[in-house]
Amino acid sequence: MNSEAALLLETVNFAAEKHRKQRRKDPEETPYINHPIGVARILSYEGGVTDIEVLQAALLHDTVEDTDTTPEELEDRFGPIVARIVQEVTDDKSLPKQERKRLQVEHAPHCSQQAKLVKLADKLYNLRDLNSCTPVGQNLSALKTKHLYLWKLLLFFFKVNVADLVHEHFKITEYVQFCSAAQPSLLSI
Ligand SMILES: [Mn+2]
Repeated sequence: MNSEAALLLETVNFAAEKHRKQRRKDPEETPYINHPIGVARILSYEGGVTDIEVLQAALLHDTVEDTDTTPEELEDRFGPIVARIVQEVTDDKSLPKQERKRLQVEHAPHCSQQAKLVKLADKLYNLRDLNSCTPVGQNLSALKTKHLYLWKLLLFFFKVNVADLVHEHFKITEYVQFCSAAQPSLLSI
């Protein structure tokens, strides 16, 4: 086995340990680790990303935000670059949700290219999830109306130009919201 494969296994094992008690919000309560693995797979399989540190950061991207993992721990285990990428995609959970979303949009254009890739794949995974099932306790049609058209555009941009996707995404957000409200037919897949 080459060293990159071993490193990826080490990373996925670490993430699995950290997320072992968590479940996704879908009705089947899918193990949480399916999400970071899926995000890393979007990058490698669909995006053609081979940067090992990006793939590691994708596997670890929710560990600081959602588990007891600290940035220092990531740096010790996986080095400063991986730790920095994860830090870039980590929200400050002490802030209210709306404020966190606002800061995500504000910070996105200034993120490193590596963090943009992880953030995008994360978003894409969640949008696909949303399209396939209703998160417990949430109104699916409201969420779908909000996200479906954006989801199509994300897929389109992801295939065309991964690097520009975050930028395009945030540029088009308001337009998408307008389209969603004005033309529900645009939302049909
Ligand atoms: Mn995530």
